Amino acid sequence: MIKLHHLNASRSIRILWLLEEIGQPYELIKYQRDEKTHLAPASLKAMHPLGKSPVIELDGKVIAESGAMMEILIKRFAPHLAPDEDSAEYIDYLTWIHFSESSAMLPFLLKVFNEFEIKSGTDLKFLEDYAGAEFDKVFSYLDDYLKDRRFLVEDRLTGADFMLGFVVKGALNWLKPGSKLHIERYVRNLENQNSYIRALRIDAN
Ligand SMILES: N[C@@H](CCC(=O)N[C@@H](CS)C(=O)NCC(=O)O)C(=O)O
Repeated sequence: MIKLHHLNASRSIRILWLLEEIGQPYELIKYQRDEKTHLAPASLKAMHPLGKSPVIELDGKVIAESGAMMEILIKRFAPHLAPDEDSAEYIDYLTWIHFSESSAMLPFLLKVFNEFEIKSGTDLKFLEDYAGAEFDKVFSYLDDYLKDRRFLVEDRLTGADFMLGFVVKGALNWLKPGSKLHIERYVRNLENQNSYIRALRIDAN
């Protein structure tokens, strides 16, 4: 049985959504962020030294890193959520999976951290300028890519969408409404997936 160690309001939603989509039995162990610091509880460290989420247990092995989980779980339980390994689309699929945790995540997190700094009274001008420029670059690129697409790869739901969903949904907080119409449409499409709706409900309760 797959065990998911899930922190509320976190990128662990990627894996919770995937598990809801594939209908594979799983055990959910929930953790709540600290209301003040927004950090994970120390109990997550018992699962993995980094104390972050998601973490899964599969066949007695502990796996941290959502991208690795996405690839492993899809390969093993839901191969229909990936393009054929010999196809050109497989390269796009892997690229978007890794884009979600690297190129897209860095400017997104810079924005999040900068907002924390501003709220706590320290206005970091360099960070805001840097985050702003990187954020615009990455999300303009993505908006352009999504111009004629409903999903990232093969015009259907794949693991790449589970990965990117968390980042783009959060990024909407800093995108001027109406300025990135293709991203907005893409997020609405993901939000209409039944398994995603179920995962959000589980996350919130
Ligand atoms: N690269 C890891 C990052 C995991 C990560 O940073 N998780 C965040 C949630 S979005 C977390 O647990 N933060 C709580 C903390 O650092 O205390 C992955 O993709 O799984």
